[in-house]
Amino acid sequence: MTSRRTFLQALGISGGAVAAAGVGKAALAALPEPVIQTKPDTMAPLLPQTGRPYNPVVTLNGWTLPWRMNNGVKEFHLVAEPVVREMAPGFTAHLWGYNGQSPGPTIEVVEGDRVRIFVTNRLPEHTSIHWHGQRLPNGMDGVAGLNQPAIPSGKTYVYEFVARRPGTFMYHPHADEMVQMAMGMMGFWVTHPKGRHPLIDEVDRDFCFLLNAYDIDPGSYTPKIMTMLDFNLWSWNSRIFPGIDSLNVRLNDKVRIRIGNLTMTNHPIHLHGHEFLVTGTDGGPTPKGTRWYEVTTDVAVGQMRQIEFRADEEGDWAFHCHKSHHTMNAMGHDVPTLIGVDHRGIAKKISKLVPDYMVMGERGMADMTEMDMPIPDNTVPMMTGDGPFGSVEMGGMFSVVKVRRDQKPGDYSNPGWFKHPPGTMAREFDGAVQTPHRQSGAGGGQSMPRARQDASDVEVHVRKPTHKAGH
Ligand SMILES: [Cu+2]
Repeated sequence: MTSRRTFLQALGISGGAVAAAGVGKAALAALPEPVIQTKPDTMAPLLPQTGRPYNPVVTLNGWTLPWRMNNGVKEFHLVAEPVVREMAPGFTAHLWGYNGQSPGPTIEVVEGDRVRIFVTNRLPEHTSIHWHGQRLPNGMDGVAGLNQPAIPSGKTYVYEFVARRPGTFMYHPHADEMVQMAMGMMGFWVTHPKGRHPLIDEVDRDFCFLLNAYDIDPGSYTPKIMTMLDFNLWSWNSRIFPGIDSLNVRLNDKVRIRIGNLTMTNHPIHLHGHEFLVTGTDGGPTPKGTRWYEVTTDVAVGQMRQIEFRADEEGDWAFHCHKSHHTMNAMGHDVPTLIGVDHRGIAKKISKLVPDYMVMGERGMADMTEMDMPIPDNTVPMMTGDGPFGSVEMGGMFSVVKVRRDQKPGDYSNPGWFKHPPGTMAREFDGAVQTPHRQSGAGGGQSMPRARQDASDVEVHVRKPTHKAGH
């Protein structure tokens, strides 16, 4: 049986982040003690002390739920409850989650394990858990109203099934789902293969995280639950850059990253400096003949993707969603484009009325990262995170894969910034710069010359904006 002490030891780097939950011991005498996590740190892999052996995953800014063995059954205890999640240093959100965190802890089992999961509901409303992607008896699938009555506030339900196929899965509520997922209720599930599997390779590092999104107004704490697409916080495991940990690996490690998408849009996940294979989906490991190399893979809504690559290039490699709005934080979207607009006259007039008025955006948004504008309390600036050469000008779904020659096996700690060998970094050109040749009478180039060269017959009607422009 895994005691709490063994578990604390297994957590290693976490350093006493686990606190006992305030559940009456007598009331839960037959249940495994719920383990609560209050820190958002990436915890060391939880090496299995009981049950079948496996190579554990590392949950980015998260942790794995310990279990107890009870007559050959692996017993877990999830507690659905309101949580306070630090989404980045200086910014916390009031979410709903499991066992002290959002997302909840990762559940790791082995193919063929019989699993019993106690779910205690400490939310103000009913809930249920759907085990996304699992083969299981219909009554265990967790759709409230369809497969089971919803779990009322204050009650504990038990789910029990055999983890039949290995792969990458997740769990989330299937009761008042829109609200509960907008509030952060979700978690990762990994079923490891029992022994060698023809389509599942052994890897040196195995990371996982969920894509999630929130709409939290600057200066407030609780997500707006009715938002459908226009979220302002795009996160990995409810963390936003620069609050997302880097993925630290040793040179030539074989690396697997498992990603699940519980947002309401797709995310093209992009890795710099390497090519990867998609080795698994929520349907299980992909047949080898279907795999091809990519540097970006789209993870659609409700999907899981496993990517694998050999980390054979040293350095700090950007790893991010390629939708550029998803690498921003707390941005408003109803902002006019001001690039190229000369504000000088109007800015003077406005500053007479609004003394602090400031022109911004006329040279692009990069200025925003430097001006240290006052922002509301409990907000992370929209483009942030300093690298060794200045602002990275990124937020949201962004992290760095750090590949180092001297990263010890099993060491997931941050090695600091990469030191580029001499002559291997972009630098300022100090020779003479010639005036560029520009094509005269531009229009169409050589292969597609413009039919009419005379511009004088083009009439332009300028419609000036007025208060009743009718656009
Ligand atoms: Cu995205």
